[in-house]
Amino acid sequence: MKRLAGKRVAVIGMARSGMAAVELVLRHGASALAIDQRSAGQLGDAAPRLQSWGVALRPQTAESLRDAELVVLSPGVPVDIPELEEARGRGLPVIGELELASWFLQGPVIGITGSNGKTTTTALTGHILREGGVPVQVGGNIGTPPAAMIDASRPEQWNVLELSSFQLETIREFRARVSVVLNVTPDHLDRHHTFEHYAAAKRRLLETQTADDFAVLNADDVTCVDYGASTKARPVWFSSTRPVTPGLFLEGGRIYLDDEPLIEAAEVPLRGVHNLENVMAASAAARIAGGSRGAIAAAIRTFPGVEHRLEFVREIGGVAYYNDSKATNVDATHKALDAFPGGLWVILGGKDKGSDYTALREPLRRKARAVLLIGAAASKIAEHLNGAAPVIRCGTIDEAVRRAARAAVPGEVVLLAPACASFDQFDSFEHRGRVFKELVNRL
Ligand code: UMA
Repeated sequence: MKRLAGKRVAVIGMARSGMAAVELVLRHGASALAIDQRSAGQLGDAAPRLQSWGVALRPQTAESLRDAELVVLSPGVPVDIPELEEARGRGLPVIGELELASWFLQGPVIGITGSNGKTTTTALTGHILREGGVPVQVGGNIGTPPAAMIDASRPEQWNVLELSSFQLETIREFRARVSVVLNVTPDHLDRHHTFEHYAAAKRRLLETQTADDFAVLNADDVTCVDYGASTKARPVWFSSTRPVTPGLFLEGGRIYLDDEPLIEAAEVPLRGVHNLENVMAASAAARIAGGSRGAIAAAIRTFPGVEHRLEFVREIGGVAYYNDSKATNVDATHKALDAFPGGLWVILGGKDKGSDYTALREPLRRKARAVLLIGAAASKIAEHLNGAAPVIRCGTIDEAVRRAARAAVPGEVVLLAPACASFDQFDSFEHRGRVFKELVNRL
């Protein structure tokens, strides 16, 4: 608290995380300067809330930061915005909302990152601990900003946090008792510019750990192996391809924990090998946090899954519809395709994030009846696929669902797994997934 009392703290980005950060700052005796690139009129109810706290909204300019003593960034605000240059030059500390929250958050942290599977693994880890009677709260990138988790935190309660590269990029002292890295494949290159910068941002999660901590890592992922070679934390490996001890692995349709059978893969209520990897990672973290083998296996069986992640919507006339709107990058779409044997009508497209879609050629050639293209990235995707599967340009998701429903025959699957962000046509991937489900439910 002494670090904030009496200080002038500028918070940039007045959505969920920024607003939670402003509240936290005010509660700890500091004054807050609220900054956003949007105007009060565009900010919705954030503007009147700031006003009711007596906090003025400032535009995103270097001038707005002139009297600040600390700058806190919301995850969606890039660290390299030009307005910060001068502040940095003056030696003004710039941290993220996660770092700020970590100064006050009580209880040990399980920090879960990776390019894909974070949300499912985070929700599952929380579910396993809760079902096993271990006190836990869940938040982070999954929805509740860490700064909004302080009041409910207690010394003996675990905080299971989904953490994005955006949140991890700016940590200094934030430290996870258990880190989990599921996989590192190209994503958010529009923000991090290169894969190396992106991987370095995620690596921060392990860099603040000590020899008392644990790092749960994917033995089949080269970047995770690289992280494992340099971490001070004790590595716990998981693999879907080969035995690893101690750790978790998949062999002969069964998941093993430290060489003892834990659960049959067929009992896991989620589709695809990537989800078995998520199950292994969550089990490893839950085991370290005190979950028993029996409680872990039992909770996996009752896990309902997460909305918009390979979510089964409905079957109509023998055609199954799946909503994987959260597949916002190429690797996630690849994993979704891997979860089905074939007969797929795949809806792809949206806002491009500087991605290379050529990796989808091979699985689409083998499994897709056709690709239905929507959104701004359509032409780029069509070019990258280079005829690997028949392409139908639909423009909108309505048209894509209509065309797929007309063409698909019993036994086939219509899959929304767009490999792109949603912001060209939707508010969020959740919005896109909801629209897809509504369209399917109206068929
Ligand atoms: N803004 C500025 N200046 C900028 C950029 C943005 O002022 O230069 C403002 C915008 O005008 C807006 C605000 O910043 O008012 C948005 O901030 P934000 O994007 O950080 O929004 P939050 O609502 O706080 O959501 C963030 C995460 N968003 C991002 O990382 C982009 C949410 O993850 C997270 O759930 C939430 O904090 C709670 O922790 C979403 C996400 O898309 C789901 N994450 C990415 C992903 O999963 O791929 C990483």
